[in-house]
Amino acid sequence: MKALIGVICVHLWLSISVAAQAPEILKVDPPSWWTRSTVNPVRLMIHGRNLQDARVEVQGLRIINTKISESGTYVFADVFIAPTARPGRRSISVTTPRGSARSSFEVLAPLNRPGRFQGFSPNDVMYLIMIDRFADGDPSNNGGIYDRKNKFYYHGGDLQGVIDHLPYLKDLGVTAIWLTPWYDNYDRLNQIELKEDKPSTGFHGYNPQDFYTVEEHFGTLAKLRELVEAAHRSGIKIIQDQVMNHTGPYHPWVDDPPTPAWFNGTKSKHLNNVFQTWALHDPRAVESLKRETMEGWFLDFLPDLNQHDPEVSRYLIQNTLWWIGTTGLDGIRMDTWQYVPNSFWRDWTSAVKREFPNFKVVGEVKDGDVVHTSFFQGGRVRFDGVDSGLDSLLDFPLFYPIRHAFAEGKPIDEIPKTLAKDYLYTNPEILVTLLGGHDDGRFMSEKGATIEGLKLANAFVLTTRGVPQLYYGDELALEGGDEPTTRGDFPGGFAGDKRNAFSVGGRNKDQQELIEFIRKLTKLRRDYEPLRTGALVNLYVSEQQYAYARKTPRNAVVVVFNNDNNAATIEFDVSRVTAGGVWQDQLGVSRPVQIVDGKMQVSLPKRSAAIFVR
Ligand SMILES: [Ca+2]
Ligand SMILES: [Ca+2]
Ligand SMILES: [Ca+2]
Repeated sequence: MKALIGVICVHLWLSISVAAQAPEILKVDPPSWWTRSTVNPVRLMIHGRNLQDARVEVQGLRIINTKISESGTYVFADVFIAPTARPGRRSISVTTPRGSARSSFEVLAPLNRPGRFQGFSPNDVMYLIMIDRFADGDPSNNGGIYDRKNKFYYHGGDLQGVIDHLPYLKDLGVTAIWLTPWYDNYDRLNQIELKEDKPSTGFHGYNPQDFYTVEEHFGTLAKLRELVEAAHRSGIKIIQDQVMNHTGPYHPWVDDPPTPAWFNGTKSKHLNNVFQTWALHDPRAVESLKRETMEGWFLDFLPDLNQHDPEVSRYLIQNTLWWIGTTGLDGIRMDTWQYVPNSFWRDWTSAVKREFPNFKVVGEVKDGDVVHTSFFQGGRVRFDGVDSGLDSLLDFPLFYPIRHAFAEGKPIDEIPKTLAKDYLYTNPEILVTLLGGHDDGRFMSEKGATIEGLKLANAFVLTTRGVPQLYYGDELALEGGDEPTTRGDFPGGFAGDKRNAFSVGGRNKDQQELIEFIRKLTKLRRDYEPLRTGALVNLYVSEQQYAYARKTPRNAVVVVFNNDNNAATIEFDVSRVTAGGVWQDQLGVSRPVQIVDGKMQVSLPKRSAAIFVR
């Protein structure tokens, strides 16, 4: 009996050890690619176990340059996709002397270009949606760490919820939706980043644990494709929010990096990010002065990807192209732009433009100083010898004056004084202008904010130069003074909501007037080309009054603000803009104005704006 148990034990031990040594495939990145791409071969990163000495084969496709990580958990292999390769799923196999494992890789037909990969321009009105907080279109995905009463948990919003409300957005005049990241975030409580001393979740999407999968609370890749198609049919573009600076704290790479230098530092030994961002554009700063800012772990817990590692760079570039190429989306908003080396961005933007020439990217450089933000816009080689190729930036230098003037009632002249620095940008016309976003308290929670002020801010953003961006819920004058409350649920987007503000009956009088006002502004922007593409000409500036024109060679629109708490009459020279005529205010505030001797005299009630067209 004893001997028999011994035999069974040896047998068991043998089968366990053989099983432990056989190769296994856990994941293949990217899972698919399309024919006739500018990227060929495509580099596969196969994640698995026991991959030492592996030979990789993909059915019917040629493989070269196989590289295996020392740990035997990653294989990099280049796969050629012939232009004539038939679309379809291919078997991929990894063989070692100890066995073999299979997975699959899909060859896709390239998506038709017309109506896809469109980029964005001042012809667009962008609308920022935090997916989890907009609308719950599919309660079946509300599992896991879901609790609407906890402001740091998932609330149920999803891609189906966005699809369901495309008509609402179209009616508002929106032509492009920027969605917060849809990457798969960790499926557990975040014990590393405590919020109000308690664990939080990745509902916001900025802590990816998998760059190739859609978050299960939001939907699937098929649902994302459906959203892009449905939006395009409604004349609405889709802007993806991407993160290339860091991963989430629970990404499997953190404990098992694919290359030794995949991250800057390790979980136990890394620099803490210090926000010494001014050093990034200091021509005199030595590299070590920039290192903590560039290579530190954001907030000390977000693992910092090392884009100087050629495998990291290749992985990230392919990842970006894959989301665009497989879904047909139109633009990218790039998170934490300034913490990633410009040399990487140069390679990344050129790869994006090579494959999708009309595509556009807006970078987040959160800083109120034009001297700082303008450094990061592409279109010219900087002292570091690099042109980053970045099209656009979120216009934070203009965001703060908008808040100061229109929410707090401070002097409006801070706005034209900021615009006067536009010459520092290579292209100020493509900057994305905003009065609200998901990282700042809402406009209506600023000290002194009123509906009148919010209307003025909307009138400004929708008539000045740039690409206007609205923030979900600001059209309802929602409040929320800090990060969690600025990300509140859209009323009516969720089962059991007391009122549904997606429809007229669920709005109060102020909300309905505000929505109608914004709709009027987006329509004016659509109807009058100068408001989209015209040169911005500053005509008159005083402490609380500001007048400007948007002028094309054929036409002009004149916009006048009185931000004062008293009525005001101002007179200014418009001879550079128009020869004369009678001008009508489209907002119904001012009487028609006759131009006399090249001068326009305008009387406005307190805290109001007029938009004059001829
Ligand atoms: Ca849901
Ligand atoms: Ca997840
Ligand atoms: Ca970094």
